[in-house]
Amino acid sequence: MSHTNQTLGEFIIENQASFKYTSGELSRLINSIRLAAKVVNHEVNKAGLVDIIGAAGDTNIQGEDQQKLDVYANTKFIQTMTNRNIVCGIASEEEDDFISINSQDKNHQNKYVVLIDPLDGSSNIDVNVSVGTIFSVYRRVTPVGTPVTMEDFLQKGDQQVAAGYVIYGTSTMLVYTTGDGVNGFTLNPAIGSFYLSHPNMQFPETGRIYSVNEGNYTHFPQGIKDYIKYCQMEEGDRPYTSRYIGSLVSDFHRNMIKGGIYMYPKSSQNSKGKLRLLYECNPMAFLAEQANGLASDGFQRIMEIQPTQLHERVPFICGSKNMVRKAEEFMRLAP
Ligand code: P6P
Repeated sequence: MSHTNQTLGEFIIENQASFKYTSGELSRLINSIRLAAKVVNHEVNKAGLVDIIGAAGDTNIQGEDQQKLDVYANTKFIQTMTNRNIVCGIASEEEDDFISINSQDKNHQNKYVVLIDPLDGSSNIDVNVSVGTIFSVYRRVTPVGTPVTMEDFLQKGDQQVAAGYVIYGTSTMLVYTTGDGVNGFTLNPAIGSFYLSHPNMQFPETGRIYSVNEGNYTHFPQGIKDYIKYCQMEEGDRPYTSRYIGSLVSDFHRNMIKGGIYMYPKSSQNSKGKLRLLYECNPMAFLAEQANGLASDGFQRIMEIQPTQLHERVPFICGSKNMVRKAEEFMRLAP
């Protein structure tokens, strides 16, 4: 099939055979994420018009005010995956504990668990800045036929079978991998279909963009401070350009297309940094490595970290291979 104008549905069917677990369940899972993304996109795009922005009054386990769209997105993604009877368990940034899907999967026959950040960057919603959904998929490790346990969710990132994000930006895109490269699909809102617009996405080996919240500079490890000064130094292709949107999906997406590095380091205020390992760092790390990039905590591959808690945080450095390696060099000299 010609890849021009190929829809996401056609792409999934064409590539299903190349996925080693060809039961078709993963394809149905990606299709359910596609549906939920369209539903959430509709609400995100009109957030300014109806009283759906602003805190829902609750706070999530992270102690952050829950925006109404956070709650809405969380509900829609969980509903869609539950109703399609595809997964046996779901963990979400917005849920204190994981959810065992018993309603449809009464005999616990489904094989996949999904971890999700339903609306990352939600503090940007009421200032009309791009936000995103991040998802990570594993095969369960406990026996089929039994209820899922925490063990099914606390798997290393290198065990992921799929990962991706939806970016609700100037256009809405679904970008994902099943371990055979990264492909980006853009939504045509007029007809509600995603089209293959960015086949085989790759990070340039190096880049000239660095993304970090420099407001935290004084609290960073010395190695990060030294790397930031390296980026700013007049030498060779430097100084680099600083670009930081405050939305991981947006900064990652731009850096993957143009080349660049994103950092959310540990600091004297956050000893593990801010980003969550299971539903932010691991999926973005899987995408990064599938797109010829790297993702580390400054010392080791993100995807080799053994999780111990559902909402644990890790320092995160991710992007163009040569830039991540240079940042790691500075971290080794001054951790
Ligand atoms: P700060 C959004 O809350 C998020 O998790 C990422 O999307 C974003 O890159 C980061 O936190 C922004 O955090 O502390 O710089 O505002």
